[in-house]
Amino acid sequence: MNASTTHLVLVPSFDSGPLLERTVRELVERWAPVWVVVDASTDGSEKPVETLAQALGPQRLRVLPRSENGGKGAAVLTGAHEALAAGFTHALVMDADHQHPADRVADFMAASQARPDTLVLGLPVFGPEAPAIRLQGRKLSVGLVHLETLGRAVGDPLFGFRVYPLRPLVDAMARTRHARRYDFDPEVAVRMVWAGVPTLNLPAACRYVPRTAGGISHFHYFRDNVRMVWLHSRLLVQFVLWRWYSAWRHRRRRSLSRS
Ligand SMILES: Nc1nc2c(ncn2[C@@H]2O[C@H](COP(=O)(O)OP(=O)(O)O)[C@@H](O)[C@H]2O)c(=O)[nH]1
Ligand SMILES: [Mg+2]
Repeated sequence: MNASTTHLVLVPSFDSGPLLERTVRELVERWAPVWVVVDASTDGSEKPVETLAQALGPQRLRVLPRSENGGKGAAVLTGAHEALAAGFTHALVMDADHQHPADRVADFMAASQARPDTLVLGLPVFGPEAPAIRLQGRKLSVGLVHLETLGRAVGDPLFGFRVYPLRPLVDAMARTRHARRYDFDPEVAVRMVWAGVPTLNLPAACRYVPRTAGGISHFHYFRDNVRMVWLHSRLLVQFVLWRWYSAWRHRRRRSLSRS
């Protein structure tokens, strides 16, 4: 098990069911510390994790409760502020529902430790079980983000397995009152690229756990797709009005550094 005083694992959770405990147990075997932000869950899924945290101690596992549900982005922000206050500089954020690969944590952390200014992004490798409708919907988001950032700095804007440098993350979130729910993953990635944060895309498996095995999603097809349309409308307007210049400048810097 690796332990760090700069890099922690941050897991936002809302009503994740038994998969939360399973996810956390895999994580604590591999990394310390692991922090779980419980976003006012109502299903009691945090209870076994709290018991485990008492057994392991705060150096290995902490549970941070939020009194009101604010969404994935809001929960990550709560954890990010707390982590900065405790002296951490980076957080690997991953989902609570066993979709993301705990066995890639050490590699992603090592990549971030080697380039601390960089946003290390997971590039999802889907299995045959991934629902076609989610894969199709993804293509549109990927295309729009490539346009908004003038390139492929963000390989997949929806995959939440990432190591964030915390200060630029908090700064990006301070620039918008959005990005608190499912709009978090694409919006912060675009804003961090606009701010000149370098990116690195590394492959990582993304599982879809069947419902019969406890698989759970709070993605609401209509509500959250409307949120995505609104997100890209906002980003595209900003891009056309003024962000195109910083996107172009950072793209130029990236291509110069490659040549
Ligand atoms: N904190 C918080 N996390 C949420 C909320 N909704 C979803 N999440 C977390 O965000 C991650 C992805 O959510 P999920 O519903 O699995 O979305 P999907 O994987 O895109 O279907 C999981 O770790 C959830 O626990 C919420 O309201 N608050
Ligand atoms: Mg999920």
